[in-house]
Amino acid sequence: MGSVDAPVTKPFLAAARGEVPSRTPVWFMRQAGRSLPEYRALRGTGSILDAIAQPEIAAEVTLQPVRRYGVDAAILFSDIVVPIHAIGFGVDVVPGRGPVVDAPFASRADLARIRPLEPEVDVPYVLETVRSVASALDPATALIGFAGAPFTVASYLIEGGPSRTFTKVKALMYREPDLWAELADRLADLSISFIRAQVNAGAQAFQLFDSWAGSLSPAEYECFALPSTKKGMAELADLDVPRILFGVGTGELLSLMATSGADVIGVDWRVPLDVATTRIGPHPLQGNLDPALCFAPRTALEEATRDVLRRGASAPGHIFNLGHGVLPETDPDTLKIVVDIVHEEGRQLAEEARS
Ligand code: 1CP
Repeated sequence: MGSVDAPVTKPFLAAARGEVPSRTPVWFMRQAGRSLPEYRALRGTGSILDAIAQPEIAAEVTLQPVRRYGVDAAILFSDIVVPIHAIGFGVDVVPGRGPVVDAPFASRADLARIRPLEPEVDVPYVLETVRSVASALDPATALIGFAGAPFTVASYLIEGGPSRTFTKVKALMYREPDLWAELADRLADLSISFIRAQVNAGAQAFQLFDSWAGSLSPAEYECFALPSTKKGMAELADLDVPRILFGVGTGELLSLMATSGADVIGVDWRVPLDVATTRIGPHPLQGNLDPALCFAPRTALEEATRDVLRRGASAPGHIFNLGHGVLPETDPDTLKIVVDIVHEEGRQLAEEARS
């Protein structure tokens, strides 16, 4: 008879649940792709949506950073526009620019272009990627699924592409609040179906990216973005996996984000994690090294990494990450330095900071 191995508690999942992990877990937003030479070699020049639709390639890209850095979680190689693309809304991801929409969402008639997602039919390749990655990962490493939050996805649909000012999306919110609410609700349903399918296929946590929520005032966030985010978190609660909510520039929104139902709140680099805890309350936190520090002298990078670890000790759980995605020009060796400091010194620095 073979011996039965004791179940491995993944450090990522322990920290996300507010338990004490065997080491401080770390992963990086946008760790898959862009900055990795092995990614560029594999991916070629086509649309990223084509790469995502090939499970063998998508699974390999998901695993590349895990092998290279020894991070505690893999993030599925996909994109926030995948579901909306899959239902035929007409979106592409243009290299060097980002998501671009041929015919932006402009009026009530456009609601007809947003039908429910049937994951097994519309995005079978994503589910195949999830299954393949989940079976390839070491038992100590978690697989994170994700989707875009309604406000951030809607911003691409309404603006037609990346925006700095969000003028069209804000104009629509104020001009036709009922239409906005319906749009946000349908986008929430897309994200809910997409995430549920990823978790059923083997993802062990999920992150809702509301990357551009920081462009909203607290009152706007509460009125226009929080209701659909709350709906998503509530409808996915039965999955019993950690739910992470992240946005950039959300310092003034953190206390509202803490009411969303998310278990873990992602924080960008502008708010130190101990300050974030005073705004958020007792939630595990994820973050928050400035991605630009990867270009600073090594001593500054190392000290900033340790500072994040000390401040993260104020939360009931800390998952180390950058404050936003890995910048494309980042030297992969620099991220490896960060991972090694987090793993070797994380727990001790946190304990010292607490005592
Ligand atoms: O073709 C390419 O290689 C271009 C770069 C790229 C990559 C690697 C894009 C285009 N998307 C992705 C993959 C991706 N997108 C992942 C993969 C996994 C990982 O994190 O390692 C994830 C999680 C996303 C999610 C995503 N897409 C977000 C939320 C995260 C964030 O960075 O805030 C957003 C806002 C997008 C839109 C998007 N897709 C791509 C770009 C360049 C952008 C941003 C454009 C903009 O500035 O508005």
